[in-house]
Amino acid sequence: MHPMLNIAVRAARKAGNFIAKNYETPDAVETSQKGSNDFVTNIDKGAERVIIDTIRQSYPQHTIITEESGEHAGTEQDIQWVIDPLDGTTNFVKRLPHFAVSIAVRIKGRTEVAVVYDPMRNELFTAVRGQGAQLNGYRLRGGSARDLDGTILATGFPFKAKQHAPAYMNIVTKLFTQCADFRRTGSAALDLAYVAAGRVDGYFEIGLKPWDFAAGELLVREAGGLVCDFTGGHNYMSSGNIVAGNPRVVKALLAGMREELSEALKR
Ligand code: 2AM
Ligand code: CA
Ligand code: CA
Ligand code: CA
Repeated sequence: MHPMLNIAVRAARKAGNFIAKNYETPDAVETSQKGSNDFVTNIDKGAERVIIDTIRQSYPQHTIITEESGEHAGTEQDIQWVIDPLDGTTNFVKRLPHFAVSIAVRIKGRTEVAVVYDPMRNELFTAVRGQGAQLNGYRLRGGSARDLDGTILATGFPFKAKQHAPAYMNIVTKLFTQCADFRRTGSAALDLAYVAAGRVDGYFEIGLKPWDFAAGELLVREAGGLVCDFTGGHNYMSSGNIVAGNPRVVKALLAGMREELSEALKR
């Protein structure tokens, strides 16, 4: 096994077990507000600590970037761990058992290793660049849809950037007439993992952060899928506007979205 995948899996399992244990003891969960409609708990921070400590034991020189505590610079800037310790905090707080730990390793800006771990279902999604994507050790192949007909699409509402709501709703209206149905799960990392697993056929969302999609992006690619921005380009690294699915589904999604995009979403 890739040595960094080994450490990423160890960190994700330790953090996932910590989250699952605390899911059983709601009184131990302390929630505070980061912004409007945006919460963080002591469990997000505790899981992050577990992950950082695990990585630091093996790779003290690497740089670590996390949602809750930002950048932990190492002497090695070319190797960056991009981490969301708990993706789906709103679900966790509401006691809706759908959330995950997301860990990616980027070397010179290219993602080499990805882990998304769902501790409630004990599902471990992994990928190494060029070596495919797996779920609990079994090879993943994304969905085989040829167009949007009959597809299930995952998405996330722009819960923070509500100025995008009108354009977003226009996109949903347009695509809804072409697909079978939508799912809105509340965890971007699991949405992307589910695209990789073919559990949903396509996915799009506005304004993700790097830690939301760093691991999921590699899972999708290694399962034979594509990830791009709303115009088919590569601006999603900065815009966080993401479309994912098999190449034919992505093409159909982009075609459906095209006329509904506001200027701000054309990147
Ligand atoms: P988080 O739980 O790590 O903050 C993109 O949709 C990301 O935003 C999700 O993966 C999730 O990451 C967060 N998110 C999704 N829906 C949300 C909501 N309604 N309120 C706050 N955060 C949300
Ligand atoms: Ca958050
Ligand atoms: Ca997240
Ligand atoms: Ca998070």
